[in-house]
Amino acid sequence: MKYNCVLGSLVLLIGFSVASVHAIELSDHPKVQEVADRLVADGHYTSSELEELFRHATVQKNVLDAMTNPAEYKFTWGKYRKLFLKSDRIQRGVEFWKANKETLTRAEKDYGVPASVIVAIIGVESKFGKFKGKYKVLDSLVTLVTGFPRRSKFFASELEHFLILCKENGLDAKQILGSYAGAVGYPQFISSSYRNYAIDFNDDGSTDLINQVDDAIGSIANYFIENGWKPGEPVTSVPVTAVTNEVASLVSRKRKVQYTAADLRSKGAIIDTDIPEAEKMGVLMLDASEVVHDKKSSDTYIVRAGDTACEIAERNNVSCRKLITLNKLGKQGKIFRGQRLKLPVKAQLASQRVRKGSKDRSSSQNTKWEVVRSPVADKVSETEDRTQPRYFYTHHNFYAITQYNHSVLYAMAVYDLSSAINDEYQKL
Ligand SMILES: [Ca+2]
Repeated sequence: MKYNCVLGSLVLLIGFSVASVHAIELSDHPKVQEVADRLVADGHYTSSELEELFRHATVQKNVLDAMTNPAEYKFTWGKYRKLFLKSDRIQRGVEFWKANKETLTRAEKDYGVPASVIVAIIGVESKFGKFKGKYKVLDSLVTLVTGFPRRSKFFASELEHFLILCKENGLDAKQILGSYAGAVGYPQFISSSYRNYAIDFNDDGSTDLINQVDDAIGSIANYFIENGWKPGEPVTSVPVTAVTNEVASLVSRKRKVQYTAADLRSKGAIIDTDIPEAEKMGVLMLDASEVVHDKKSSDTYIVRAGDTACEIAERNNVSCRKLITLNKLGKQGKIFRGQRLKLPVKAQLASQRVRKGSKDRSSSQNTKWEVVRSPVADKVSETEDRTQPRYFYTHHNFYAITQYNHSVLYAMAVYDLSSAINDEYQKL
């Protein structure tokens, strides 16, 4: 749905450098020119309309700064979660649900997507409409097409969708505000999602995600169903703080269910008895970035926030190439937070020497993982200490949430928030 971006309120927390602003000339930017040419060829705009429009477009350095520091990479899971699971956001969620009860009930009935999940998405994306974005979408998209080469093709497509969207809905492309990645409205839909999945849920003849909360609610439900949400099915198990070694070795952030419940049970996983043997599930661990493992586990390194493969290699006295080859990381050396990286034996010894004398927070933990149910329910607390790893058995619907934003942290934050809001709402 969105390109790995986060809501406006979060953007504010990250902070920006001073914007450098200059208008663009189409002839200086071939990728933008290509978009313009297609729009003219397809009859959406005339050349003069687009020339006039792009005279108002400016490149914004702060968009690029925000893009390279998304919260999903910047924060540990513990910090990320606290941003969203604040009591005021839960309370606002309850208020939002009460205020839009009829529409949410209708969306849940028509689409089978729980009201609590829709409320949580709107809460995470725009704080219930309070922060819909402060960047001019035209500027953001032009900036990303011209200044973010890795994804310029994607953003060129979004720029094209955006300009068609404006034309189709009579919107002024120069004025529409959104996130730094060009996402707009209560649900922060990017333009392609807006065009493909937004619906006119209040049946007034316009599909308006910026001003009509009913349309936003129906559109989120439609988006989820179109992207694989299975009504009535679970999202994740309750977390456990430890699992068997065999189960721990299956931890993955791949966005798919990889094992059957029967596979996992045979490796020692305790999964609710009402989950059928053939159910496909995944195993996810969070909070790893805040856990220091004991020495006997030092044949692996758990990737922390901000790490790069080469920095880890350097710290462990291994060549970058060797670490990448050993862990089959591909040419880019791509890693993700919480990933277990193998270290060569020599590096383990060096690493242990370096660690000697440093405080080992895990010294009280057993070396061997044991199957232990979390002693407390997963209650929401802003001050909760989450230094323990938490393991989740994830279902298909968990990965349906990652269709909205590819981060598993995002999906877990949405699900946690939906559960917290639901708990409070049901008390009314
Ligand atoms: Ca409408």
